[in-house]
Amino acid sequence: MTSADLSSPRQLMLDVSGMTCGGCAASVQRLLTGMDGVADASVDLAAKSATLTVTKDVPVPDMIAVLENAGFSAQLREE
Ligand SMILES: [Cu+2]
Repeated sequence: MTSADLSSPRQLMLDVSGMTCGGCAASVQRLLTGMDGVADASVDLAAKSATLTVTKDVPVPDMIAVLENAGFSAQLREE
């Protein structure tokens, strides 16, 4: 599957639940940054959130599915 390139990088935030330690946060970060089109991800364990920088129009359900497959749950945080 290919996603369209964005004209400029965009940031979005996911609420992530199921993280209990720094290892979980590192896993979430690794899963997200491993996705095509995700340039950067910073995970905040205390805030249960992940802030992503995307350079492609990565479908949010795909991101959520990747995390759910690893035992976490996530949803897009609407501004
Ligand atoms: Cu953990």
